[in-house]
Amino acid sequence: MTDHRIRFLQLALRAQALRFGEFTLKSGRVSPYFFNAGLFNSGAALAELASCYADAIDAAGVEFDLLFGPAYKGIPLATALACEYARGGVDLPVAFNRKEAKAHGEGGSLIGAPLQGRRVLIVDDVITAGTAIREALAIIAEAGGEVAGIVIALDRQEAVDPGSSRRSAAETVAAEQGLPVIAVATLHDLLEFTGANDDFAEQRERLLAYRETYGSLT
Ligand code: OMP
Repeated sequence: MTDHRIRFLQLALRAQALRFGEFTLKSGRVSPYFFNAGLFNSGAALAELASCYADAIDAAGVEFDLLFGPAYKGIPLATALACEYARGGVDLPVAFNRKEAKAHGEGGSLIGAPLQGRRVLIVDDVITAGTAIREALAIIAEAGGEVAGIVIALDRQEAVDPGSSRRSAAETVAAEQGLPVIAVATLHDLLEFTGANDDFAEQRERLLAYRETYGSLT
């Protein structure tokens, strides 16, 4: 496993952003693990997380010129990543949306750098069924941006429709849109990580059973 994957999983466990137990997802599926990016709630944790994102993006070799963080969880992620790039000497524009459109003041639902004509990298937390990512794609298209790719911390690698094709949501979005979907780590990486540590033997069994039911086969 590449270094950024291990660093990310260790950080996520330390911050308790990655937890094992029983969690009901947006999809109604009951999962033995949950990733809550809101628990990267200090400057040091966000800075370390941003450096994991930057390494994953680097490894994927995607070209872009603006970072977009979808409300709400993507906002601190895109911002921290922009700061990480600035530390490396690359000053990138950053933008995000608000969920409630505002009719007064500056108005609209977009904040930050203009998206028009820019190659936009969407920075979000997690992909399960791809609903959140599709919303972000629509917002960017409406604002005249061109989506260059999507980066997420965790790809849960779940099948959109476990009854039929069992293609993952990330792969479905990538194929439909012709876009790279880059994950810092995937369920596959989490299984490898937990497999290398006996302390996680029980949790790993539950992850495997969950993947059997809902996981993608690709
Ligand atoms: P999709 O829109 O189905 O891709 O799921 C992404 C959203 O699911 C996230 O923005 C969260 O609201 C939520 N979520 C997590 O935050 N962490 C998880 O581990 C799983 C989910 C989820 O509900 O699937």
